[in-house]
Amino acid sequence: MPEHRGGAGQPPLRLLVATNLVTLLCRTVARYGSEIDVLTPDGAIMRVNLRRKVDDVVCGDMVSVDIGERTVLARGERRNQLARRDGFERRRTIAANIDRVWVVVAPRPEIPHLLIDRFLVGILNLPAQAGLIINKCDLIDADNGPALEAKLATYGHLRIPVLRISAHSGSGTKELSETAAGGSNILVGQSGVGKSSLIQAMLPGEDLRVGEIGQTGEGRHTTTTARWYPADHQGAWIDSPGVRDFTPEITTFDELVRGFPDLGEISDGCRFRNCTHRSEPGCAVRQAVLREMLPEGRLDAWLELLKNVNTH
Ligand SMILES: Nc1nc2c(ncn2[C@@H]2O[C@H](COP(=O)(O)OP(=O)(O)OP(=O)(O)O)[C@@H](O)[C@H]2O)c(=O)[nH]1
Ligand SMILES: [Mg+2]
Ligand SMILES: [Zn+2]
Repeated sequence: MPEHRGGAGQPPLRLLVATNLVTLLCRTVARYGSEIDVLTPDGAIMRVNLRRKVDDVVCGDMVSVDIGERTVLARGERRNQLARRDGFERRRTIAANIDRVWVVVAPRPEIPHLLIDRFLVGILNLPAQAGLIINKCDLIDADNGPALEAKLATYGHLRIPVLRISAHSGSGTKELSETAAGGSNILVGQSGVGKSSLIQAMLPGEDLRVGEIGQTGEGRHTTTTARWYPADHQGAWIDSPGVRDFTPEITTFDELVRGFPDLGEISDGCRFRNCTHRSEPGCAVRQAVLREMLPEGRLDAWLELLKNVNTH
């Protein structure tokens, strides 16, 4: 390549700076206010600034970064995004570009009513693959075991992986790494169920903060921001802060249907198309519950979430 020199009276350095805008396509690892940590293509973590015109950036987003200025120039298009409504009806985007969402539960803390069903509706509408992890299997005993198994049976007929794991003993972690291989996997759930502990078990080279559990069995919200951890074969684990509840961002009947594939299959037998399974005559879904072919909990969850969508 011919060497460029500055023209008469022009300092060569200026030309060098002007042509030397180095931009790199990076993965957003985590967001901290108006700054983000990015993963550069050669595997380094770098803290860079967001500007107001490119402000909508979350964990998992691809961004082009001006390395000299350490600022984000643009954000890549998102494949999908996991968002929830907060207590003030504001949208909170948790992470983007997700292949699988694992809902993590444990014998302690207790699983809140409908939390799993609500997550499933959100996940299936991303769309992304869904999975259920029962962590802390080392704590299952004759006291808490039957209730937990009954709860899990509610989801046994959905064609999603249900994995029993102990981040502490390592039992079940091999199956998790096989099922999760090659994609981006986010762990979601209540505080204290062991999301960070599981990622630590999957990635021993990383150093994640793990929290204590209070007397009540509740976590202490140790993880405060979602974080992307690269894994083998282009895969990734995403840790996320614990939530008390999850409200999926759905408004239409079709979205609700997508969130309940098990009811959808049965509802082909309902007398009315678009049957809401509330009280219509000839409802195959309510029949299936009576015949114990569909767990009652799934119909309860459907009816609860139906209140939030427009059925006209
Ligand atoms: N007995 C047992 N305890 C576990 C297991 N996994 C995690 N824990 C404990 O559960 C507590 C909470 O673990 P974390 O990994 O911080 O939980 P988290 O889901 O990341 O919580 P937040 O970051 O607050 O959302 C810690 O005291 C862990 O040691 C497990 O498999 N068995
Ligand atoms: Mg955590
Ligand atoms: Zn019906």
